[in-house]
Amino acid sequence: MKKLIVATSNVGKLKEMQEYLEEFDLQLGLKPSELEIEETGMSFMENAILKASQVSKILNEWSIADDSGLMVDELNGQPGIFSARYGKTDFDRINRLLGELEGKNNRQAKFVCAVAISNSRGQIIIKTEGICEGEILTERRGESGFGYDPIFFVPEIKQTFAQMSPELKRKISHRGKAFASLTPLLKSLLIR
Ligand code: ITT
Repeated sequence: MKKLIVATSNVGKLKEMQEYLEEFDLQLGLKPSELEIEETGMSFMENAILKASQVSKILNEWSIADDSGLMVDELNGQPGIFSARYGKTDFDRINRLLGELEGKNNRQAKFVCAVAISNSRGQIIIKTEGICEGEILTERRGESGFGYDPIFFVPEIKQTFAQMSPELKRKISHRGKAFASLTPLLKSLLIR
């Protein structure tokens, strides 16, 4: 494998994924924007596998996909795999979530990230998952990042994802943990 397609349409995710993959001697390619894979899976991992394998089969290239989202305790784990479909824009999605949690004391939540790498025939070669625990604030805090970052507060750091430097978020986030498990596997695959 020399070339790897980063199979996402989410610009925030794409940036973070490219940064995790920087250390590898790989030519990273972008998924054509018109190529959208329907997320019919019932879990983050099922959807990550679906996106990676479909994109690989269609383009005949290795690819990496990420499926992620926010599971909120008070909402029985919602929006979960529906996090991207929770509203039209990041602004709407955050407003909807804040509305659902208005007046609620239990603000516990976790971000989950599943990552899958597929070979050019659509076979899954690597899959990993990462979780980051936190709390949903009552209002936005911070300007960095993307998606739900401004309302996701990590108590140990005393900051939201949107207040953290990109380096710190990369280290402690759900995606950071998924890539921490993925990196050694990808290394050994590339030296084989
Ligand atoms: P692709 O499927 O094309 O990768 P997507 O945005 O549809 O892009 P998902 O289905 O995995 O991706 O949905 C993830 C949702 O969770 C989406 O709304 C993201 O903005 C949000 N999300 C995921 N990781 C996040 C992070 O690190 N910070 C903030 N929001 C995040």
